[in-house]
Amino acid sequence: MYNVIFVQNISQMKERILIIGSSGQIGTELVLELRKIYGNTNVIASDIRRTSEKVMQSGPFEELDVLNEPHLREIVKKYKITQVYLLAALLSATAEKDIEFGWKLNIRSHSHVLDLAKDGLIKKIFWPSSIAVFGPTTPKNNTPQSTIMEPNTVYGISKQAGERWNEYYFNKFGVDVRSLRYPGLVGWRAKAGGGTTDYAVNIFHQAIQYGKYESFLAENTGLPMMYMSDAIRATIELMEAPAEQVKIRSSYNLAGISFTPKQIAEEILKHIPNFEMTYNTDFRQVIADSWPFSIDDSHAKKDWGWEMKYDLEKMTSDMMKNLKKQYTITA
Ligand code: AKB
Repeated sequence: MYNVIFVQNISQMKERILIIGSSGQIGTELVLELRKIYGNTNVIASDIRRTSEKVMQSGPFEELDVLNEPHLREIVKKYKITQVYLLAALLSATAEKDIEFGWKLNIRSHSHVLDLAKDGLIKKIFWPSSIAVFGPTTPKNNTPQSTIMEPNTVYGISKQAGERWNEYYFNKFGVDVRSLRYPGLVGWRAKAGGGTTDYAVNIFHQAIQYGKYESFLAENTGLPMMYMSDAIRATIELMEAPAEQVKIRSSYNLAGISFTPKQIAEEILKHIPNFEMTYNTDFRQVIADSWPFSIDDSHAKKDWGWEMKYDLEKMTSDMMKNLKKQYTITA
């Protein structure tokens, strides 16, 4: 049934972790990584829908609608959960299509989890924020940790409100909540899930399968992105940092790699020489135009030693290698 259990030290053995939203782009990878560290049975995956086979096979899974607060509490008590990673959310593009649900899901799920900690049921929370907290009036280059934030998307507004709640719960109730402002994330294990930065994942799938891609963002739209293995490592490093080193409790800037659709297409061309890129922008262009180009993550570096490993070239090679293998196996 469950695979090898590899637990690094005694304190990690005592942790019981609940991942809410384990079927998504981040959840799929994070569950597997956390199971390597904490042991398969100590990391409980949960989602409203079934998770990938690898996640289902390697440890416990619970079907959970995070808006059902009594059920969430029941699961937390059943497994004696100590940490929650809340990854369920509607991203920027999807939330614009269902404003009410986007707001409800993003805000209520967060307050349900914060209250679990306030009531003493769990000890630590990870809650993802995003570059979507920034808006058209934010400085675009090397965007500082503290700056003008006037987001103009439902998703961005919900993330900004969430950051304020994080800080409030930390200051007022001592809740150990930790957060990162993720750039767009690029990974091969799971498809992207309804964001404005999804093009940077879709492009690989289409390039390998069909040798071409039509981008919904214009060729010179630069955005901060990050390879998934860096993002997963950042998340776990932040969660494992001693509490006193986590000086920012709203959410940490994370820089990643800034590139445009044209630049990633040029990188893919090195692997697929006939690759063709065309452009046909849609409503996501306006969202992308409101976000920064590059981020200053010096606080993450200084406070808990953050260091990125994958640049555009390395990320592209790794995506190509893994996706080509995946498409050969499933062909
Ligand atoms: C999105 O595009 O909505 C997300 C994000 C940047 O948070 N990937």
